[in-house]
Amino acid sequence: MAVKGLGEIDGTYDGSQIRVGIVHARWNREIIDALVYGAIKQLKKYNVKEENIIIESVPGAYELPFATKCMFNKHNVDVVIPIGCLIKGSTMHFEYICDAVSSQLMKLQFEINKPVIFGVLTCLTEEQALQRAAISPGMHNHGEDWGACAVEMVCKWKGYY
Ligand code: DLZ
Repeated sequence: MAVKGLGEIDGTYDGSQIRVGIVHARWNREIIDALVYGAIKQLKKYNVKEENIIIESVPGAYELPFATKCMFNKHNVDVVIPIGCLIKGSTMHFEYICDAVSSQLMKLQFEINKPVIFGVLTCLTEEQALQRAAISPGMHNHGEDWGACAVEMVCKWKGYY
């Protein structure tokens, strides 16, 4: 089974002038590290300079929305990629955090008037997460999509915010 990735890129985007923040959770670290690696790899492919990729961490996915807001204020970045991995357990915890984090990240874009990428995996099993981080062989790393998405959102829409 293949996991779908970003569709065909619709233009040529040059990220050489943009600043990108990555804030990642530390839960499920192996998966997070692979996703962050994929995002950075793709940002560099789109010419984002290493010194313009600012990385910070938070304990867990629940902390991502607030820290994402802080990333804009602390580092003057054009876009933030919050990266987290939520894996369903035996309680309702997963549902509450997925809902809170996704809706808060969506809202934040309109509050701060800057793009926020949705870099949070919401997986029913660890296997799903391993696949989406391309730790399982032959699978697609979603972090790469998030990196490309960040560059496109700034290059295409900056000036229209
Ligand atoms: C508590 C918790 C649990 C059970 N599962 C995850 C998870 O799968 N992924 C994740 O990023 N964080 C998890 N957390 C931690 C919460 O996101 C948060 O850090 C704590 O509840 C403290 O606010």
